[in-house]
Amino acid sequence: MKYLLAALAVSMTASAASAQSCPSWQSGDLTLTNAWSRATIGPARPAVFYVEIANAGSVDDSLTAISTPLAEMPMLHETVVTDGVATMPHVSDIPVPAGSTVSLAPGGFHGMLMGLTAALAEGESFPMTLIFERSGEVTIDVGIAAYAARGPACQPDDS
Ligand SMILES: [Cu+2]
Repeated sequence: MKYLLAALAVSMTASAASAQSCPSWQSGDLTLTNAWSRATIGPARPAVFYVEIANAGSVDDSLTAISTPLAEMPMLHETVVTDGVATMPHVSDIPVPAGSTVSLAPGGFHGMLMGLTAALAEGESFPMTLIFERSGEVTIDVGIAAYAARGPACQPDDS
């Protein structure tokens, strides 16, 4: 048993070293990390935007808009499944309550980048500005993962 645990620890260290850890950004009491998107086949299809936002403060905040030079019409969406059918209604803002972490992730809140000015290529990155009701604007760098990726290409910081 001791031997197995030691082997597991070694393999986890090895996989963590193979991918760079995801960068993070601060804006007031907010910390943003695990920002990623997916490669697109061409500019005709919309792209997605995912990120994790932690609010360490004592005041509620909310994400009211996103903006990037890569898309003419970036929107905030939420994936909702009703009677087995998934729809993506537009949301006017995404709450980031005090002391909690909100994830824009597959199956839930996400950024939808319509009107792309260029296709998104795996391994590249693009700037994204997030506008918060209280914390103002913060511009982050979004890494582009593979076409069918289910998470960021960088190593998420789960601590
Ligand atoms: Cu959407």
